[in-house]
Amino acid sequence: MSATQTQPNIKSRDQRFSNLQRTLVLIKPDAVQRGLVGQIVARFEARGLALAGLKLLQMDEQRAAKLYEPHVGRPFYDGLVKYMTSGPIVALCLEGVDTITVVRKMMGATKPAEAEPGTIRGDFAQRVDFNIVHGSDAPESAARELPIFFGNDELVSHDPSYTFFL
Ligand code: DAT
Ligand code: MG
Repeated sequence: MSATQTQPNIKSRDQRFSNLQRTLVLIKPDAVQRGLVGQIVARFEARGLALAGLKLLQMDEQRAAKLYEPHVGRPFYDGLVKYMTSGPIVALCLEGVDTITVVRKMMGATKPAEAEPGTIRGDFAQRVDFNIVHGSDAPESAARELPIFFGNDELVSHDPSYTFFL
């Protein structure tokens, strides 16, 4: 008798997870400088999101321009690119159920003054121009943004044991 027959709650990940998504998260230069990387990653881990990719890098202007292409022409664009290229960042690919929405909620509003306490921006940020984290805002954005930071060979799909409980 197989494990799935003796333990009826054990289903494959595809059966358990109806809307499995991957999203891009960037821990921005201000957060790296302030030593917040561990706390931020810990929040995503505690929520049960799986790490599919993780790296430390410093963006050049070309990469930042690709990421922020939808914001070209905005008054804050030049400052945003300067800030995002000013120091190392940590890029994460997170995987889980409805992960794009979950991450956006965990990040909080773009303007930290509007971000609820308990969110990453609501707990760690004061300024919109130093707002700690980036997260893809829709499946199309995640699909566009992830390849800017990760090649396919740098992303790992796995089924962490704790997902049995999610
Ligand atoms: P989000 O990062 O919440 O998706 P967004 O995509 O509208 O927000 O903007 C991208 C980043 O640009 C944002 O994280 C910080 C910066 N930004 C947005 N609005 C700004 C403003 N009014 N002044 C300065 N920076 C701003
Ligand atoms: Mg955005």
